Amino acid sequence: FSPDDVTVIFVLGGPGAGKGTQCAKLVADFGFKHLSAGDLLREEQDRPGSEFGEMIKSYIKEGTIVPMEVTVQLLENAMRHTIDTDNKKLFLIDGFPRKLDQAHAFEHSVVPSKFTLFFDCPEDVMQERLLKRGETSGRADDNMESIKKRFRTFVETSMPVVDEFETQGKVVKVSATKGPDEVYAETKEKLKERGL
Ligand code: UP5
Ligand code: MG
Repeated sequence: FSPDDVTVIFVLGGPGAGKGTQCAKLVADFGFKHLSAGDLLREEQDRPGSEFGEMIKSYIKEGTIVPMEVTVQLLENAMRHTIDTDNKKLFLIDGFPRKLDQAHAFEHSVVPSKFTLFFDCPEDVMQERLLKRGETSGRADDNMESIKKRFRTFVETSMPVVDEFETQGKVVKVSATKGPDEVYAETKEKLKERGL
């Protein structure tokens, strides 16, 4: 894809920071197409006949990062499908890239991102949100053991991506500790500053 034609904003933040919640609000106001890498992986995991199902399941449970070939391909397919069917070219890519190799591969072979929206949230707050959600979500990784592993992966593997984009001046940071509407007010403000 050409960056003149297709706009990609990455949405990052720890597990439970509120990426999905804020993306839903942004879709309503700005007309983005929201693509969650985690949702695409869970769909692929459940797709009958998928050769990757079992592999994805174990990575998600362990809170580790699925090999990038799989995730980049799912995202690229979803982007292509969106462009072909609803002619939308403004994408929020949620929960990706969470490892440097994915970031480099996507920016090089799919399209460079415009910037990354980063939701900054302390672990104790994220943990409380995830445990609460775990009471009803049915997500295989919303339990204490998986949550701890997800936090470790986020700090060790995903924060280096945010740090690298930061050195390129491509991070818009929002504090995600307050309630959804307050977080959204700050998000909207900062996106407008960036010309959206
Ligand atoms: N909530 C949200 N905002 C709130 C607020 N401001 N105040 C109070 N409560 C708030 O929110 C989480 C919960 O908190 C909800 O109950 C919500 O109501 C409440 P949500 O918006 O879902 O947060 P989000 O940041 O999207 O949390 P999520 O659990 O989706 O984050 P993860 O990053 O852990 O999950 P994801 O689906 O992106 O990835 C799952 C796994 O997939 C990864 O661990 C990894 O194994 C795999 N993966 C890859 O391998 N590669 C990838 O590229 C992507 C994922
Ligand atoms: Mg999410």
